[in-house]
Amino acid sequence: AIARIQDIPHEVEKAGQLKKTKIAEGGRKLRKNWAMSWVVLAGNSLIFYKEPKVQAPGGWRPSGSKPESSVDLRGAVLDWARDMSSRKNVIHLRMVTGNEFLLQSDSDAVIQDWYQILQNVIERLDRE
Ligand code: I3P
Repeated sequence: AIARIQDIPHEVEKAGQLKKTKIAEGGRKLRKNWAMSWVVLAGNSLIFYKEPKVQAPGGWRPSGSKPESSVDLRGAVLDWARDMSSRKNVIHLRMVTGNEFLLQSDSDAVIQDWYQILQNVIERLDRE
């Protein structure tokens, strides 16, 4: 199946490449497996794609792959993963499902942007 722009239920607020690893599933710890992911923030959802999407004028376009997974940001807890990785610039996200992720970029600016927008979305959802 091919993901199309109309399959994304909400407007894309942000998209970009980050290193990602899942570290817990339903509260159960997992072994880290860092991999590059194309991350799309749309509505309440953070959507992960394995392959980078094609950047196009006026936005982004799925390059023809289904999302690997997506998570609902409602009730999620965001913080900096200071003692959870040897890497720098690591965001820790814990979902209400007990699934936990680390997101990382070598770029300070890139990770700060993601932190800010994720914080804004989570705070907005908390107020709803
Ligand atoms: C892990 C791998 C990860 C590292 C993790 C190691 O080893 O090196 O990259 O996490 O550290 O256990 P393996 O490949 O054998 O699973 P960071 O890169 O985030 O430091 P950790 O055990 O301290 O989480």
